[in-house]
Amino acid sequence: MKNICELLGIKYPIIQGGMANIANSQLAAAVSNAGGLGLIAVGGNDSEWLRNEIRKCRELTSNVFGVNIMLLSPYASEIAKVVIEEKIKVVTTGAGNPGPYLNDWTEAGIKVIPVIPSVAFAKRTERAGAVAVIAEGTEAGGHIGELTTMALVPQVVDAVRIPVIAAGGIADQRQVLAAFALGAKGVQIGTLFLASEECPIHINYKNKIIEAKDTDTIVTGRASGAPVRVLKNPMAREYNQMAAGGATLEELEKLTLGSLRRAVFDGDLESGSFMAGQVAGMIREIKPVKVIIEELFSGINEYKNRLEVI
Ligand code: TUI
Repeated sequence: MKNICELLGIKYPIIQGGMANIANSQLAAAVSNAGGLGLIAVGGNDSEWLRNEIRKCRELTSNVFGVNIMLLSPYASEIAKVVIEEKIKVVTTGAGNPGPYLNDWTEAGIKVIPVIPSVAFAKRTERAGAVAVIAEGTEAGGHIGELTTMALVPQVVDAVRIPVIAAGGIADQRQVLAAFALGAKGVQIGTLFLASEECPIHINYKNKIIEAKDTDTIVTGRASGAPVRVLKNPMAREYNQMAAGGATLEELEKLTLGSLRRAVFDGDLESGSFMAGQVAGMIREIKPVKVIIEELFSGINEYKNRLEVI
């Protein structure tokens, strides 16, 4: 089996998390230039936005980068065509089933790596032609599944033959090593990149990450079937109070409409949704992407050799 670095043409076995409305060409190029796989996350944007970001990313890096497609997007099917036309090399998907697009993508030579929340879904996407899967635990930020990274990753590793990339709850060397100990061949990092110099979010968002403690994330939308992990704030509390009080889906959607954009672009501390993973509590500084990636891997094999179990 090829390792992830050979498979994707990167230096370090690290993939940037999707991060809708956040991961544009600037962040993607920074990650790819630093030796990881950067991704432009289309989120709810349209195909014109994506074409423009791909063009900018090509100006900013000559290294490989990919596109992350959020499958709940109303534009998903047109975006699916654009990645083929633009000769994108790697596509990751989230928040749904990439099945309808997988044949066309693999025929076009695109390496497809779906984010999966369960063993059954991992097996299904492997059969359909995925080259690897990202097993994302519920520690992650944004839209999440039920299982933890610790429980999910080894079960997926045992169930599929393609490489497994671990995601959710990874922000330092100990967690990278733990992911590899569970059988992962790479890691996906999201929250840690929010606190990077190149991440194009409002300074209030970065400061909220830096100031967060371990228990400062909360899951909204569990009852409505779309659980999303965010940093605690008045918006998140109001959402859960309304949901507990029996608010309809429509009322809840009205409350959250545009809330991620309010966090990302306006830094609106009251009514923004600041998506972040549980590792926010261990992030203390804003650093360049290159430093973040090098710190995750430098000397990691010596660190591994120092582990003493019995
Ligand atoms: O997709 C993510 N994280 C995201 S997407 C996003 S934008 C958004 N905002 C509000 C509500 C919904 C989306 C913010 N964060 N991570 C990957 C991920 N994929 N997590 C869970 C899943 C998933 C869930 C169910 C993947 C497949 C799936 O299967 C559905 C099916 O068809 O069986």
